[in-house]
Amino acid sequence: MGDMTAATTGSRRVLLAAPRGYCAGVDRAVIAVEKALEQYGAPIYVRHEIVHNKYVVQTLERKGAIFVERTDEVPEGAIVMFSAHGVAPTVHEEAARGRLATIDATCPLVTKVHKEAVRYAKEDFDILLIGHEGHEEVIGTSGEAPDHITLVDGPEDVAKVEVRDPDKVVWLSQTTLSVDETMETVDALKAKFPGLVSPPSDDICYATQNRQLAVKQMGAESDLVIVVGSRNSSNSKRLVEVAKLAGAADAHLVDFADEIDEAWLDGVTTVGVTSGASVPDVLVEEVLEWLSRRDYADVEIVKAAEESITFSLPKELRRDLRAEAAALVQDSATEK
Ligand code: 10D
Ligand code: SF4
Repeated sequence: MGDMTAATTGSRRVLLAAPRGYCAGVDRAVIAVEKALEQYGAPIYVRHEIVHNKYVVQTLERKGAIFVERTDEVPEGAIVMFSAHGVAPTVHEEAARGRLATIDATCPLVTKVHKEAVRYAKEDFDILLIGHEGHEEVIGTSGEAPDHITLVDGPEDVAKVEVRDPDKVVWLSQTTLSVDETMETVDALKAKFPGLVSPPSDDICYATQNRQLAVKQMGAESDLVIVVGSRNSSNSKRLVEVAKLAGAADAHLVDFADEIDEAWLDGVTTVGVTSGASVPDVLVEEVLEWLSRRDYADVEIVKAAEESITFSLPKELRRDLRAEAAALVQDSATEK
């Protein structure tokens, strides 16, 4: 019996996906809240969770961020930051009416999709926006051209889509969708509207694509895949689906290591581990420690791509940070 345990333990391993965790847009948005708190002091109001992660939101709350769902919950004259998922133009208007100072932490890759929507609406295209109904990003993008945009929530929605002119239709998408499912939706749309125009570049962002690529490679070899991420995080949820489709016998989403159920490990030799784009790596480290305490200590990296992209901070912060730096330089010059 002792021998058998040793043999089983010896073959236990963890496959750790790379890339995983923070993307450039999330990193920028989280730093933006921290910098704003340093620069202006608490509270800083943030409209919607800055990113869809429980731990990030709780940590920033402790530092003085106040998360609200609507702009009218922010007191007049206060500072409000818009989340990385983006907002509709009407939200900017509401903030101006409420005399709020705004900092826009929308990811530049979400803004890119907003601009595509504006451009195709100007050319009077019907825009088929592939995305999940009710998701914050979809609400923001749809708000750029509500009269021109129809939401298509997966291949099963295609049958009911209607357009004014089938030769003037373009598809755009949410940035965090499953690449494979989106291609299925696009194929179904193309079968219905052969003249369908594709976006000038991928709307599903590099981070979403790379994390799915890594989990696909890992999923094929794993008995169980643990994805660290929150329930409301679209890209994290997609990683669970992709892992299962890639062949993982089982896959689960957890916010924290203590949510892992011991029973999931029954008969499991290989555990894949990854995390969504809104997840700090400390949470993955805790999962690895949890696994190592149960003899899954041998960790192999499954690397699907290199990432080096970074974004500069929101322009409102850069401007003020520069002004502050200039004032400091002037102060120290006067002191001399
Ligand atoms: O739900 P989600 O995947 O869109 O958002 P999350 O905050 O988890 O990840 C970052 C993605 C953003 C901000 C949308 F591009
Ligand atoms: Fe930007 Fe992609 Fe990250 Fe969304 S997942 S914040 S689009 S980089």
